[in-house]
Order: sequence, then structure tokens, then C-alpha cells
Amino acid sequence: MTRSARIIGAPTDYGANRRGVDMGPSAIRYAGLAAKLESAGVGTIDDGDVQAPRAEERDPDVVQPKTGKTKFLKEIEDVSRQLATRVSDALNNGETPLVLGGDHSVAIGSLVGSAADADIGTIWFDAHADLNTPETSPSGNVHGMPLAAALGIGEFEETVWANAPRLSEENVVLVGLRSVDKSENQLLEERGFTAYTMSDIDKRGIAAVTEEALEIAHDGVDGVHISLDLDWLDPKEAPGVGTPVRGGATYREAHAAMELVANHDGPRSFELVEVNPTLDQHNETASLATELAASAFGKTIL
Ligand code: 4U7
Ligand code: MN
Ligand code: MN
Ligand code: MN
Repeated sequence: MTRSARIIGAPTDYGANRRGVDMGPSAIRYAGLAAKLESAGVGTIDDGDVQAPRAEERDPDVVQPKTGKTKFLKEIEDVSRQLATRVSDALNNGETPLVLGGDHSVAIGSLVGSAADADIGTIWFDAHADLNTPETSPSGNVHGMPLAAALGIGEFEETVWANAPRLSEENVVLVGLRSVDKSENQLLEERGFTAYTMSDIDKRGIAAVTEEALEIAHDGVDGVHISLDLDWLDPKEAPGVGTPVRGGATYREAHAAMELVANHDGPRSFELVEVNPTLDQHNETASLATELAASAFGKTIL
């Protein structure tokens, strides 16, 4: 089992629908992330944060030339490049990168870095599919696009900085879907990845679904990036998120899933995203995020 975790903060809200998620890394650290990992026997190194100027200092209309509606794409590119380097450096150092978002656009940098020197899969624990492209996006917010960007789908085919070179489509698995846009649904049907909705979890149980997801994500690759969007959980458990959707994973289901991740080789790289302290109650979403990370890195009750 694990090894040592390198904590890398990515304090951005460029990709989100509202402000405040840039405070996620501080909130998650303040909730005791390092101490919880240490108590699980995981060594931690805190790498600090990547540079991300406050959104007010930037022009939101730095547009994606083809469509003109993707917000902050230049800033997101800048963060992704920094993050990808930090993630791949950590891996080359024998450490497990633990990225703290920030909105989910940070996953682009995590995936690019994780897939720099190895074949990888990913499990996307999220209410949403995050498979929009600049053309299909109803919002222009890049947090709804990172998986499409990393896979080079649609207009992202030419966005070289965002393409995760060795991320295999057959090893992409989405878990917990309950809010999917029409064009995303079409992609889910056409493409090679596997998707489990909340209704699959209702019927089959979280353990069976997660075990199958892990088998598929790990099949034939060197490792798996785990992307945990806190809106995967029910808003009752995780109120501090920008795009809450009712009917999400429970506290116990989320822990069970992360424990199974730990038991199946553990993550190659891991990220906690979309924690928005301005919408939270007493930092409980950040605190839950730290607990789930500890479970994914091998913490058990006994
Ligand atoms: B998150 C949305 F239209 N699909 O693209 C979009 F519903 O990272 C939401 O999963 C995206 O929180 C949510 O804007 C992104 C919308
Ligand atoms: Mn989401
Ligand atoms: Mn396996
Ligand atoms: Mn997401």
C-alpha cells in the first residue's frame, strides 16, 4: 500500500459557475488533510499551490477562438501546464499526487501529468459527466468539460496542452451520474467508456459497482487516476459545492467506494475538486473530503 502523498493545491475558480471554489485547497488543508493521512500511515509532503491569479485580475472573455464562449481558457491552460508538471514530477519521485481543487477544470492538468509517462485509466466520481466541449457546453464553464478535453474530443482534438497523452478511453469509467446533458449522453452511448448512474448504484449496490469500475479502469494499464468531485455525494452530506444535485452518494457509500479504491492497488493519482467554502456549513464538505482521501489512501477503522 501507500507510500507517500504529495499535496498540490490548484486554487482556481476559472472553470466554475460561481466564485469561491478557489478557496478549496485552503479549506481542505485547514480541515486536517495531512493529519488524517498521517493517521492512516501515509507520509505527506505539501508542495504548496500552483500560481493562479484571482479571476478579477483577468478578462473572462479570453475566448476559445472557434466558438467564442469558453470562459478563461487561457488561464486554465496556464494552471494545467503547471499542474501537469508537478503531478508528473511527484510520480517520477515515487510519490502519489494528491491534487486539491479548485474547480474541476484542474483535472485536465492532473490527467495530463498522470498520463505523461504511463498508460492510465480514470474513475470519475461525479454527478455530472464533464464531457462537454466548447461547442456543446450550455454554460461555457470548463469544469463541465475536463474529461472531453483530456480525451481530445471534438474541438479539443487540437488543444494539445489539454490532451492526456496516454489516457485510454476504454479505461475511463464514470460513477454516480445523475445530471447529464443531451450531447454528453450521446457521447456516452457512442464512445468506449463505461458509465454507472446513481440508479445503477441503487440496484446493484456501491460495492459491486465500484469493484467493476476498478476492474475496467485498471485493465491493461499502469495505474488509475481517481477524480472525486464532491458533488458526487448527496448535498445533505456535501453542501459546499457549486452545482449540487439531489440523490447522490451517501456518506457510507462514499467511504465504501474509497476503501475499495485503496484495496485495488490504490490510486496512481488522486484529486478532490469542487469544494466551495463560501457555500459550505462549518467546513464540513472540506472535512468530508479529507476523510474520503484518507480512505482512498488506505485508512481503515481497525
Ligand atoms: B462539475 C453542466 F450544463 N453540465 O456543462 C455544464 F449542467 O465539475 C454542469 O461536474 C457542469 O461540477 C458541472 O455547465 C461541472 C450544466
Ligand atoms: Mn459535478
Ligand atoms: Mn484488477
Ligand atoms: Mn465535475
